[in-house]
Amino acid sequence: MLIRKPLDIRPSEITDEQVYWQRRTFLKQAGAGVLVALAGSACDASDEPETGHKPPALLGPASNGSYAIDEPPNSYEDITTYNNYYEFGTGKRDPHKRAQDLITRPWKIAVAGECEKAGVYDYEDLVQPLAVEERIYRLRCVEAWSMVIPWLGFPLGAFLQRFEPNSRAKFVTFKTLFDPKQMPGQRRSVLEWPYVEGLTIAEAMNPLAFMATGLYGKELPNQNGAPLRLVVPWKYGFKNIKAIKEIIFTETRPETSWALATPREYGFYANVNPEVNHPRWSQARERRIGAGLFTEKQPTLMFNGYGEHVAHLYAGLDLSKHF
Ligand SMILES: Nc1nc2c(c(=O)[nH]1)N[C@H]1C(S)=C(S)[C@@H](COP(=O)(O)O)O[C@H]1N2
Ligand SMILES: [Mo]
Repeated sequence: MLIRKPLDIRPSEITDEQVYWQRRTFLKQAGAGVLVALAGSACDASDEPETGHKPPALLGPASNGSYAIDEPPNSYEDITTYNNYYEFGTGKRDPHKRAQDLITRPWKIAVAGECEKAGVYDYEDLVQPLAVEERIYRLRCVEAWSMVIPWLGFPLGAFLQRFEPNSRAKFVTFKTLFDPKQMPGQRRSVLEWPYVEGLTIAEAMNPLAFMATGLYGKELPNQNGAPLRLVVPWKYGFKNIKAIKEIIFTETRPETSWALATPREYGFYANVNPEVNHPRWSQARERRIGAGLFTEKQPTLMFNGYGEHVAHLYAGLDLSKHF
């Protein structure tokens, strides 16, 4: 995989990102691909000789190369200052300014519905046993802009299996925190609150589906959905629900926020599809954030380029009707 440095880094960001890229280079040389737990082993990887016999103690998690793409990730600045998070306002620059005081620890997550292990769990207890890995994924918003984001987290399937969904569990629903005191956007009826999203169980168990707890080797910033947010890169950005507080396994399909708000414009599946236009604009092309104002829009890929991993989930489904 070719890793290039984004060209649009502000001087204030360079130090952090340089450290990040140096570590990645090291991980590559060390033969990364192994999934390494973040927990404990905070020994400086760069002190290890590259040709040493013992396996290097890695500072962070290794990248999961199965999903490598040869497009450069967006800068940390782009990813953390250009956001959609209506709980903190509808402007792209609102969330990074207004989400900073959101309290994300301690954080309880309620699990309910068709599973053996329903209950209220502490975030730390759910996350600690899982091996953290990095996934560099494209994110395509339905508004026809996109980014490439190096997430940290774990496969959604492994996370959900812990609750032992039963055979009646056909869907999984996620809900964002509801707290209008902390989330001023929830005092206005832009959407029905809390934000709700959902997947079929088959989608949730697909290895591409991911639960993010960090990005660029650091903890997830509040504006990107701390402490826990869904990442389903073959679907439009709005499926990637942030600040998850509730997980419910159901037999029937949940009513999700955007599909409920404007069913003519947004469906349940919301798979990225350049051939099915939004009623008010074309979905054929997209603007890569950070590419520069005068750069032409690039073509949007079917399933956002992840068809080989997920197309089989929709065999026999007319995607122009089930959008
Ligand atoms: N709770 C919640 N989750 C949300 C949203 C939101 O408004 N509220 N916006 C969605 C949309 S439209 C997009 S494009 C992505 C943006 O994620 P990012 O800001 O991390 O790039 O978050 C999604 N998750
Ligand atoms: Mo979006």
